[in-house]
Amino acid sequence: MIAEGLSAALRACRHLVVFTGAGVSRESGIPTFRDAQTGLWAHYDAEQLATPEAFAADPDLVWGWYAWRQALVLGCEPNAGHRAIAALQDCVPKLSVITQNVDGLHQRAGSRDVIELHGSLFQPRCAICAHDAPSAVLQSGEKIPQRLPPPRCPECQGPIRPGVVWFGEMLPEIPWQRAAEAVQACDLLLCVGTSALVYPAAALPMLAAQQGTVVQINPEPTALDEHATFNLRGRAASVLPQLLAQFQP
Ligand code: BJW
Ligand code: ZN
Repeated sequence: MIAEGLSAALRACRHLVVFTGAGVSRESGIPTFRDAQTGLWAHYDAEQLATPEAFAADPDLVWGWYAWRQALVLGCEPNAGHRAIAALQDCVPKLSVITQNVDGLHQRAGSRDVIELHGSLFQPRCAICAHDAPSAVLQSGEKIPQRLPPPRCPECQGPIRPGVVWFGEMLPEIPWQRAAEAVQACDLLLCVGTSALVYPAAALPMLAAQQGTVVQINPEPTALDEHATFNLRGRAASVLPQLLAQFQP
């Protein structure tokens, strides 16, 4: 049940920002970042693996983890939440999709011009000279050993690394600028499936809350709860289609 005030705010919205985290892909079968890891990776902590220090200390282990995640994502499909976000493009004068996710599922659902704050699993590059290495993307269904040596760069022989943003690294400048501008210009921000713990990305919904309406969709409480205008406790794939329905006459 969508509150009357929220329904009216959605219909009046001129520039909508949808800001997403790992929860939006949970119902596609992709574990969230802070979910316990599964299978071979059950004894590893994602926060420890997603660092430049871990890659420097044990590149085969870290590359093996990312290769496993590439294969996992290639075997998953966008869900009703991703599809509802893509459909919102046709409902509001301007929509900006900003994601912390690296799985590419918004784009596969049909969202255009997605701002990726933490990079992508599918844009590996050389750790030394930054040369793009798309050939390091796996094929769906490939069997991945836990330890896998990273491919070498054709330009400088350096190790290829995942094209994601690790802890302690700066966010890519252009996506960050675009995201900050969109948030400053928007009148409503939907914050979907993020624990809102990781900065600087988590500052964006906080900033939006100081100037306009923030609607949070999450089955669990988060750091944003006390700042959001509306907290919708539920799963993205159920709640987002209900929000989309508010635009239908
Ligand atoms: C559902 C659902 C359903 C479930 N429907 N919802 C102390 C204070 C402040 C900052 C720092 C600090 N110490 C260190 C820092 C900096 C650090 C940071 O923020 N750390 C925090 C942990 C405290 N940040 C950085 O290092 C950033 N860089 C930076 O600050 O540069 C400046 C600098 C440079 C040099 C030195 C120091 C500073 C970079 C951050 C990069 C984050 N990268 C990762 C990994 C990407 C690659 C990969 O995937 O491997 O990005 S970390 C990880 O967290 C990933 C995610 O994008 C990000 C956010 O996670 P997200 O999406 O919120 O997922 P979860 O799992 O946390 O939450 C899922 C949510 O979904 C939950 O709420 C569920 O309830 C919900 N959910 N099912 C809807 N069906
Ligand atoms: Zn190189």
